[in-house]
Amino acid sequence: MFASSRPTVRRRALAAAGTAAALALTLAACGSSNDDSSSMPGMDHGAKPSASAAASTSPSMGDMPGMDHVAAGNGLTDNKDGYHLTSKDTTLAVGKQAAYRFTVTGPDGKPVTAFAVDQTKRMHFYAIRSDLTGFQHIHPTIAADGTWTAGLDTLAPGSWRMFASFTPDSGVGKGTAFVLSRTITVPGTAAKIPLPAAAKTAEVDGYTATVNGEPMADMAHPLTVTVAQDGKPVTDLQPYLDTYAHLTAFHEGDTAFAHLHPSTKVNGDHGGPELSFNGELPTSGNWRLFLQFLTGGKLHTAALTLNVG
Ligand SMILES: [Cu+2]
Repeated sequence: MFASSRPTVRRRALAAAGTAAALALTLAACGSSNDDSSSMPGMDHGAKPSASAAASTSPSMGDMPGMDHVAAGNGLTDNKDGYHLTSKDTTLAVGKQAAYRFTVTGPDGKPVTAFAVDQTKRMHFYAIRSDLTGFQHIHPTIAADGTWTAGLDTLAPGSWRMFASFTPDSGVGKGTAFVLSRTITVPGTAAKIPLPAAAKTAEVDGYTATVNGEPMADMAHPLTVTVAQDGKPVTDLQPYLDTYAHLTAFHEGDTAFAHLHPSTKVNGDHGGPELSFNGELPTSGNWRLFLQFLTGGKLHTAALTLNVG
């Protein structure tokens, strides 16, 4: 009896050891990816090695026809399919409003001037500091020569990434959604602000936004957001950019970008309390979610950390 049970116990022990080893490998892999992408304020990794490395870890994010913004990738590059995000601005002044000027050039090398309207705008622009603080979402203006100007609010010192999200309305890229980015430095002593712990709720202006869903890396997964005020469901959300809430996310370490599309249809000034989103967060780890919604003509931005397994 004892003799026959021993091999079973031993097999179990071995199996457990194997599981532990696999887990250790997974943790080691996570640890190393965090380490090599720890671009802290002041460091400028540009759109270089980390970009290609991050892109290569998610091959399914490639040019799959029929997919919308998700196919635009993680945004950690300044060029894709012949389209380039160009800018002479590499530093911006600290502590005051600044303008970031940029151009999108097409495969022919010329500035693109025709852009399709997406969520009511031809260009969506985001600025984020390397520690995922200082989020700004701006709609730049375009000059006749194709130069865009994004009026940024005050910037703290550090390394920032500037994302341009757009869809050309002419040329070979017509109808294709792109997200390209470049980094800039704001001079000064950059104090890294630790990322808040993962949480299901975020408070802003007296509202509580609760995120439900357990997204997995690189898998389309529904996410719901519920908005409440003083414990009561909010039902007077106003349309903002053709939606009741705009959800942008940035990945801890490399600031990879994701835009989650709302699947809730807009119908007048009575959105909420529950909003549904579709989208993929391409890599595991912590993502900082920025949820923007409008009530009484005022825009609110709630932020929380979401851990993706
Ligand atoms: Cu926008």
